[in-house]
Amino acid sequence: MARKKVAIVGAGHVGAHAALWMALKEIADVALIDIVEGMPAGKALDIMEAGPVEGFDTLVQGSSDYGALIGSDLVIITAGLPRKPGMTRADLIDKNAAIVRGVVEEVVKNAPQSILMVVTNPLDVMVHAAWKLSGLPPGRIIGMAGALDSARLRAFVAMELNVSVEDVQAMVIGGHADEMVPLKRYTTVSGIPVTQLLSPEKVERLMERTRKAGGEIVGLLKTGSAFYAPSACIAEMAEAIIKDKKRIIPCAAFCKGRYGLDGVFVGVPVKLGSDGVEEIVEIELDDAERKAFDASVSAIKKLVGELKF
Ligand code: TXD
Repeated sequence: MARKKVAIVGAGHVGAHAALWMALKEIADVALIDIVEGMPAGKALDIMEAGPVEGFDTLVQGSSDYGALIGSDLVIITAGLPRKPGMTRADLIDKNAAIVRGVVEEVVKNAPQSILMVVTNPLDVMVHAAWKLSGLPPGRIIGMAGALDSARLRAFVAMELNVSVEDVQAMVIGGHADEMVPLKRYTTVSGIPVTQLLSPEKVERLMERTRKAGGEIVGLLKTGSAFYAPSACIAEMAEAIIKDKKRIIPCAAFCKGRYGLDGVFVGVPVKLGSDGVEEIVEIELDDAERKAFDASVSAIKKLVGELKF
């Protein structure tokens, strides 16, 4: 069977680490692309040279030529500026929209058959931009954020309870911003709702830490934003798509007639497989959850309105 191919555009912190995770897990061959000459080829070669030590045969190639997109089953966009302390994700909108625009034009030209995963911030707006600019069916376009926000909440619950992360499940929906909606009723430890294991105050503290988790890391790093967990989540989603695993993962997906929405990309649970978004799973939301979700959707729509195309 021919190997599958994933292209990652943007060989910075997030893109290069995503390539490393994908190589380690032998998910697919990887083309790492960046506008900086030489750097993606250098990082790709460095990863290849870890192959004999870790025992992976994944082919990782780096290039500054968009022709490397040809034949990709999945294209992941991690090109763009990250946040610095004091910035919100929304502050990145103009510069990153211009970058995403240029990349999407190349994707349409070189890999029109691919699934497109957007990672660049502000996430929900960039996914929308990629959809508008590409003309691809919305189910083939997906944003990575809910996987990360949920992984962060899972880590915080495991640390608080001193239990294995393997037993902790969580669900964060809404936009990838401080208005995201961590769902405590859908956060469990081996099926036990976290609300039965921790006081309401402790649960609320973990939810609040999750909403601010990206900023917590930006504040510590000072020179950029998180990349280890984001890149691990990219690899998780890429594996679900490439191996057609039908995993249920919260992702930014196009909701029209789902969740009562009229055509907006927002984080919701999605069944991920080789066709991309194979299903949007509608979960029950109580009044408070629905109110928070609606507020998050409004914040996304306001930002989408700022796009200049
Ligand atoms: O959950 C999420 N969605 C996110 C999003 C989690 C973490 C980071 N998130 C966002 O990803 C972040 O806010 C940024 O917008 C992107 C990339 O973050 P990263 O930390 O990897 O930024 P770097 O290290 O600065 O890398 C960006 C790379 C850099 O090498 C540039 O040269 C390249 O992008 N770049 C381009 N590559 C190709 N083509 C074009 N046009 C281009 N412009 C910049």
